[in-house]
Amino acid sequence: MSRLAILRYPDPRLYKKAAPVSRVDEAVRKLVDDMAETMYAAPGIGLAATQVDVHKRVIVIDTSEDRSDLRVLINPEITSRNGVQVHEEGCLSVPGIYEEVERAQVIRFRALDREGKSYEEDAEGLLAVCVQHEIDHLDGKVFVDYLSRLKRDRIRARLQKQVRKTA
Ligand code: GNR
Ligand code: NI
Repeated sequence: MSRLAILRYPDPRLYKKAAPVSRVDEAVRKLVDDMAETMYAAPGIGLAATQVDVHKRVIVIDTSEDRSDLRVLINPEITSRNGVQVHEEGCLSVPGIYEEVERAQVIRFRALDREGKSYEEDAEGLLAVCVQHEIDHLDGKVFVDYLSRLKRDRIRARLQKQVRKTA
């Protein structure tokens, strides 16, 4: 397995729309394994392929306390949404920034697992937040896009300053 580099906002590649996976083969499984290693090392509770500059509809998530419950979502689709929750979100592509975002409280989603088998699952709370946050990445959307222009511009300026410092 290998750790992959994570794109940083406002990298324009974060705005690409990911394409569906046509077949879950060894190359896709390798991507899943590398993404899981990258997510655990970060550490984060989710990672979308878009963030590692692979524009395919692949997500890994682990919201468990002890990091023992890896979920793989390939070609995910949200089939229902109910209620509203506001949760403070962060993003590995927007380091150091935490802001409240409004999302559905309960969702049902369908996806393929690491073996290419279709499954359906209900999610609420943090897991529901994470699934919605990751699917947004696949659609070329970052959580700061939900904030006001003023906040987004400040975040952009702050991250660009950080990039200059570390370059
Ligand atoms: O690690 C992450 N934590 C997090 C916290 C609240 C809401 C969403 C997230 S996802 C984030 C990892 C990430 O950037 N995934 O795309
Ligand atoms: Ni993110």
